[in-house]
Amino acid sequence: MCPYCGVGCGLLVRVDGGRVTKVKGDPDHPANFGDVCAKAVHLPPALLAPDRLLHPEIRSRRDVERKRVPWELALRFTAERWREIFAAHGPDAVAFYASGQLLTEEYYVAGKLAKGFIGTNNFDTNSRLCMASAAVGYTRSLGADGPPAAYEDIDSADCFLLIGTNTADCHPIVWKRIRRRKLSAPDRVSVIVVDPRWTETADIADLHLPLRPGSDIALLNGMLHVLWKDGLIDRAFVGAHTSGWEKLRHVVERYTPERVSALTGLSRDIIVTAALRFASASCALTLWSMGINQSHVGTDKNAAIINLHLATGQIGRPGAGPFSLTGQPNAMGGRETGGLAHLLPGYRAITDVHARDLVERHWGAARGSIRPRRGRSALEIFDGLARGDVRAVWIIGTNPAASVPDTDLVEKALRQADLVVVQDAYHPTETTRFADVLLPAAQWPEKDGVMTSSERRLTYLSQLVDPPGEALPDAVILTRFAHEMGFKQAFPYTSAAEIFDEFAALTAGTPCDYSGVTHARLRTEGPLQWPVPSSAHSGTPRLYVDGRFPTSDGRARFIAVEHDPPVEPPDRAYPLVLTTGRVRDHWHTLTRTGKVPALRRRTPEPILEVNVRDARRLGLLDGGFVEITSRRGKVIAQCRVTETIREGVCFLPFHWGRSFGFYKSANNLTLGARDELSGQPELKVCAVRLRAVESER
Ligand SMILES: Nc1nc2c(c(=O)[nH]1)N[C@H]1C(S)=C(S)[C@@H](COP(=O)(O)OP(=O)(O)OC[C@H]3O[C@@H](n4cnc5c(=O)[nH]c(N)nc54)[C@H](O)[C@@H]3O)O[C@H]1N2
Ligand SMILES: Nc1nc2c(c(=O)[nH]1)N[C@H]1C(S)=C(S)[C@@H](COP(=O)(O)OP(=O)(O)OC[C@H]3O[C@@H](n4cnc5c(=O)[nH]c(N)nc54)[C@H](O)[C@@H]3O)O[C@H]1N2
Ligand code: SF4
Ligand SMILES: [Mo]
Repeated sequence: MCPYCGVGCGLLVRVDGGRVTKVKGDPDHPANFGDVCAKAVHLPPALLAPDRLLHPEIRSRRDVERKRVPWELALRFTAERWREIFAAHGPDAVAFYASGQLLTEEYYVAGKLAKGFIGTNNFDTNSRLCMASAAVGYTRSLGADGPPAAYEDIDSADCFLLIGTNTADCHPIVWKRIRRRKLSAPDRVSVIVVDPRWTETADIADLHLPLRPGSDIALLNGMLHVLWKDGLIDRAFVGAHTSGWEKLRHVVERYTPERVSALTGLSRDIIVTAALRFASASCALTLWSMGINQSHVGTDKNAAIINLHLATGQIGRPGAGPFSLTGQPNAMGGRETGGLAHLLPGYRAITDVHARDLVERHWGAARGSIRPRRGRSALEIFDGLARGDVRAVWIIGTNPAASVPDTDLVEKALRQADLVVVQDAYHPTETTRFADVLLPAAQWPEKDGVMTSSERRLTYLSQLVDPPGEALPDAVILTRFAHEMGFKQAFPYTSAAEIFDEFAALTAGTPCDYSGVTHARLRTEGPLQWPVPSSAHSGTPRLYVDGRFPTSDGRARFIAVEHDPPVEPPDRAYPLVLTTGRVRDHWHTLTRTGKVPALRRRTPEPILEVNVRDARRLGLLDGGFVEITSRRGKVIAQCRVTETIREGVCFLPFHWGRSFGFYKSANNLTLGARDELSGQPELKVCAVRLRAVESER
């Protein structure tokens, strides 16, 4: 399976002389049937980059150089420091910050070690920046996390609502499937794209709604208003399978097309047309990602989408459903293993005493070892480090000094910490520069394990080559550290398969039950979609087909959500809205795609997209340099003057961290405001001003 995005394509990998030399699509994998995108094709040079981290390094003081040490010493040093800090300052003073790019087994071992044995619930991941609002949103509305639909639903849907997703660039193989569906029946299949920018995703759209950033709830409530007025609500479904409609109706009543037009900046007509297109579909699929989740009302935005589907009965049937597109390849597996500070394995809540009890018994941990309160979420870890409440952090497979909002604060946090452990495949990165302990991790495909894609599909990834130098699989590093900490008995693993079996057994009876899966089964039968509750069960393409939801009364819940403007709206000093995101050819903080000549050539620099009218007003020229300033910092970039972005909004990709040039990093500008329910930061809206910069040439 591909180590990049959550589409989870199957790959065929050629290995020559112990090196990966060629990658292509696996014709037998049900996510992509042989198709593949450029990032995957260009994996080989990324894996061979000369900056792989090959040996452990430590430094005992901040003012000395790190030096290379054997594994034993690095882990002993870390364990001693970790114990000291824990003893002096308590369980809230240490934290783990991991990644949606780890394997399921790695996540599981890390979570078990932190929550069950070290005794801290401060174990969170970059999924907090990514899918947290969807995870909390599904749980709140449907009773459990987990996208209910499957890719095969694309082939029968006749309306696609693509909202806050640049599917063409970020989930390209899903997008191609949508395009095939659209082209197979252009008049019957409609595509609605909701994004302040016209991206390639909108090329196949019947309707493009360039709404004001952050106004999605107004739009979705407005669409529901139109359906309610026109009598297009599925009363039978609402009556039999949902609760809370009356309360929501009272809210939706106030979202008239006129009011919604004022809130979103869209025309009344296009709002009504979009609503009627959605309602006239026999099967509607809504796909979304960061334009929805990365908001201080991200969970409410998720609820607004699910409301629309419940009100029209568009769920639990082929071709229908709310379907969040997962960002990272195994952010799903992370959620399943309890890789967030409020969770335990199997989507269990850490605040649930019965869940804690059961998990403790499964882990062989003493009764009461798991602390009853949720730990710090990602941004709370960095806030805590900056304030001195958190003293030690262990970062695994993520690069927060480039990817967490407000880089100044993150750097301060890492400088301030008593101990920073970074476990990465590469060095230097923006984050490894701050490490007191550097641990070399094996990466794809130097280790084996399982990942879950957006459509709940588990794929086994086999080890194809040896790790370079002394790099070790993350699960091995964590297991050895557990032994060093004195927890040998509870971490007896000698293979990823054993870890998987222990975890899979713990999912029995939960919504994400895959107790019927083993490595051996995935290897012989191929990828499976959970739930797979027994070894005879062949997997589940679609959830909720019987109209029963995992809530206390079996009904899905309408949530009455209201429009709430962004935390930092534009004003006179900072008159434009900056939104940040991705480009097709790069992956996140460039530790891999940044080293591929073909991809670098295509997209060498961050480029700010600015609307023509804003550019004219500000004297910005296409291709000229522009200084972008927010309340937190500055970026200098070339600009692309375009009609494809809404007036008053500009867009900057976040791939370039400070190591590419201090003023190239989008997260110099972004703010740490976040959703109260999900803890997800509002990475899609902050206020900026622009100024043309004279070129030196
Ligand atoms: N090429 C590539 N693909 C990737 C990744 C990558 O780094 N590179 N990363 C993966 C990961 S982890 C993730 S999370 C996904 C992200 O995938 P996407 O969410 O598709 O990507 P983004 O570019 O972050 O944001 C999507 C769109 O949201 C729009 N947007 C901004 N504000 C709003 C708003 O208020 N409302 C609406 N409706 N739209 C808004 C932006 O204009 C942007 O086009 O991509 C995955 N795939
Ligand atoms: N402004 C802005 N900021 C954003 C976003 C945005 O839209 N706008 N999007 C956010 C989102 S959705 C996401 S998901 C994050 C992503 O942000 P990050 O997670 O910080 O990005 P990556 O570059 O993928 O970092 C992964 C790290 O893991 C390392 N690595 C790769 N494989 C392995 C392995 O097997 N083991 C170990 N130990 N390390 C490995 C890589 O070298 C790299 O350093 O960024 C977030 N930040
Ligand atoms: S679409 Fe995603 S999973 Fe598929 S090949 Fe491209 S990056 Fe990999
Ligand atoms: Mo993400």
